[in-house]
Amino acid sequence: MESLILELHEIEAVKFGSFKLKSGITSPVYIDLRLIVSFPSLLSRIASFLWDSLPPAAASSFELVCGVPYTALPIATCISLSRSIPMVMRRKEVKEYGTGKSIEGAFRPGLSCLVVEDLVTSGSSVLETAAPLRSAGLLVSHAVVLIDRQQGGRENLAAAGIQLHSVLTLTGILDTLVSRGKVADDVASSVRAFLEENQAVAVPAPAAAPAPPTVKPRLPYGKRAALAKNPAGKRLLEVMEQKQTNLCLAADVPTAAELLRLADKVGPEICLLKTHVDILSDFTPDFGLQLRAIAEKHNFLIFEDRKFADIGNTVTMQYEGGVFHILDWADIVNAHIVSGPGIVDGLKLKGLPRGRGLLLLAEMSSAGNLAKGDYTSAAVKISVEHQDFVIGFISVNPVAWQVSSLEPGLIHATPGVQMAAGGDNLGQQYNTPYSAIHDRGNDIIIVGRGIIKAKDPVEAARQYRLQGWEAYKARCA
Ligand code: 5BU
Repeated sequence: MESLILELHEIEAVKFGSFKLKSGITSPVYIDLRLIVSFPSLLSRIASFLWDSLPPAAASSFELVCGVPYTALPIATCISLSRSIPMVMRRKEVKEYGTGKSIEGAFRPGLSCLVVEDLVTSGSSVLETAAPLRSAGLLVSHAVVLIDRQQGGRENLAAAGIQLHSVLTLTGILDTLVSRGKVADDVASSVRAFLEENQAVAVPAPAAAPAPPTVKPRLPYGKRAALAKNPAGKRLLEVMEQKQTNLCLAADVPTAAELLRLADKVGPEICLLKTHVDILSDFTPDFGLQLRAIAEKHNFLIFEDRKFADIGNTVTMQYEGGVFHILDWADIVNAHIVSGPGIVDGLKLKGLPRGRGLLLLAEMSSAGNLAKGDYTSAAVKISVEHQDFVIGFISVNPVAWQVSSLEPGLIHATPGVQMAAGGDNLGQQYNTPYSAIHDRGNDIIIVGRGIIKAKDPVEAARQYRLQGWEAYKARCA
């Protein structure tokens, strides 16, 4: 410990003079631990000291570590690497575009997270990191710090339910430096007097009104069903409420026979089954009837992911005719709006009299796609104007949209969902069910390979349903 203190003094991480602190007070001692990144062996020793200062029972309970940005990030990284504990990161500035997340990393709610900090004065920085971790559902009850300035941080954190563990205290550092002749007695006296007078630095009040939560609570599906203006949208929301599922199976299998088998097995878990009818090698005209019988048996709706994109007149024919006669069996289809609102008018002409509904592609899940910004806003505008037929959107991160799409009757269905975030090697990008529903504000998770490729697709579907439902419950009004 003594050699650690001497080394910190040596690299001028501990300085004496007159310094203004974050809390606003002027201090005769200043500690700048940003320097430690330039001294790797010191950095790794600091990380070990931090870990060793934790009571063993607490240490064995952490499932995640999170450093307070920025100085403690490398310390947390060292702990994560040496102890094999996954790390999450808190963003200081939450992006207004993209994911809009404040916590980065893969995690599920309910995990216990250790907050790592370099220096604590009032404890406000630890609290600023603990708050978004807690709102993401993580449990934060311990923080570990290299230096406790003994100015009220421990007490302020305890009041917020966080136990502080520290390696060094400012008086301990001072005593060592005085005993080794590194600090003159008069300097030491002024530091002690300062500490005596500033034992309780209050956590500063937030400068502005607190930022609104990223996810506004939403009405339950059942209440929204009453507000939906399209019969297929209304039924979908009712089914979700009745069956307690917001899971859509993307039934991307190569044959109709396999699809029908899968639909019958997974049917009880889903509210919606999504097809790509043009990939079925054994399609026959009775496919639609057979699938509809299974949908009725298990009370789910059918969504043909046709992604119409042409002018209004052409899509009427593609919807109704050809080989597949989609209009006859699909409750819901979807469309790009690249050709303008005429595509909605065209599909509506055929679909509305049959009680069908339309999802507009406001966003896509694949990397580098162009459905963003003004394109997304245009999709929202068109939907709101055609709520008799448009039931909602294919979306990825609707909480970050520039225009509000939160008309209670409109549904947000999101593809690109698997149990772990990531992607495939052809540009697909995955979010977890919790992130898709709770953090990003979607209503339905669309899952394909996560279920189809699982050893036991029925059990996998059950797991997705449970996770999707739990995330929905957590964000319900
Ligand atoms: P996956 O196996 O869960 O990656 O399948 C996703 C399904 O959703 C697949 O049928 C795609 O065609 C579909 N999809 C998508 O992945 N991304 C999109 O933006 C849209 C549809 Br729209």
